[in-house]
Amino acid sequence: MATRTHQMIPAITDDPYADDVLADPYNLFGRMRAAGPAVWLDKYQVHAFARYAECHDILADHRTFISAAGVGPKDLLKEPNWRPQGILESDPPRHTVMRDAMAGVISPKGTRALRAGFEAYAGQLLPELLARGSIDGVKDLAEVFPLRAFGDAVGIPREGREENLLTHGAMNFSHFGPENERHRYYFEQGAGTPEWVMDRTRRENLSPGGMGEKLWQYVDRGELPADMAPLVVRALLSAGLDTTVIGIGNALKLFAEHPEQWRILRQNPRMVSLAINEVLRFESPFQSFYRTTSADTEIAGVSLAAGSKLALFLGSANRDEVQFGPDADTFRIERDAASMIAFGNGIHRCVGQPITRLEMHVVLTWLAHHVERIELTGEPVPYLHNTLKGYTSLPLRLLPA
Ligand code: OVM
Repeated sequence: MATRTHQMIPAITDDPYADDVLADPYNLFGRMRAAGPAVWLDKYQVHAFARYAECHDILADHRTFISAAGVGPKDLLKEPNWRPQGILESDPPRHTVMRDAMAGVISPKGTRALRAGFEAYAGQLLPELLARGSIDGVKDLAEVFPLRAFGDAVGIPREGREENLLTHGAMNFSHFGPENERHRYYFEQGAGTPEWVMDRTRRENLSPGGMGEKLWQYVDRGELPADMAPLVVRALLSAGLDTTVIGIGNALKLFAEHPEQWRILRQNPRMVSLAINEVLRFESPFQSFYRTTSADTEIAGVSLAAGSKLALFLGSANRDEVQFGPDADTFRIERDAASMIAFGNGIHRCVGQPITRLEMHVVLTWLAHHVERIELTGEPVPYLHNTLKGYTSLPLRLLPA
């Protein structure tokens, strides 16, 4: 059990993982940021950081704030993990080997090569959806696009993706938060999916030319130990789907709710890259991670004993007025949101971000050229999840340009 090392740290009695907070966390986030640079989460007996500066700086210092003890509340140096630890839950030098292989495969060149395939698929899927007019933005688009485009890019067979990958993601991302009811629910739903995913990481099950097979080639060249290859392919399949699905879904919801922002984008579709940053800043698909102190340390005047767990609320950091100005709670695609930390920061900063950006870019660019207006035809259904923030359903009407 962690101890509150400094009696002056303001205590927060709210539960950041309660249903109503997950659906709309920004009021609590604002109160956490206002309370001080660090707060004490009473319910979980853990230090938490909700301001931009501390989240940014803690992530930048991977020696003091380590990942090998897990990036959820559980200390994996003291308790066993539910799965073998991969790139996310490791520190250098183990992390570096896996990171280098992934960065090599997801290079600018490797990513450019994916564009044509993504565009071809968008050119097939999106006109059908536009012709239909009324769609579920999540079920019919945000889920469908990455499952096909990204799944093909990794090089796994098409069968079974839909049933396994999103339930696996919901389960896996749950354990970066507390072991609550919701965590148990997603673990039950996801039973069997880790085995399905691990089976797809085997070399003989990955198609030639795909990112998965390219990762295995690092083993041939002696640049990656063979036992790490399944783990890096697993990281693609764990981290790459839900996050992108939610990113696309959140973009559709925000543009439906802010038609004036859609108009601005339509007038200048080259702004798509800026708009992606703003979508990810404003509604960060991945909301929170933990780090663990490797030694006694101090941050923002708060002393932390070695082995302390720290909760970092990235979704709050991205709404910090000090970093993004007094209108940080306004969705405005013309702002400079490039410093947002939805992808994290430091050595663990999302290695797959060129791919997710490309997927979002291809979808939003097509829509900006062909869709005059995106209208909500019903209430968006929030996705209640410990660490992911998105929607499970988004009834939409697409009006052709
Ligand atoms: C994982 C994983 C790896 C990288 C990132 C991530 C953003 C998860 O293997 O579970 O979440």
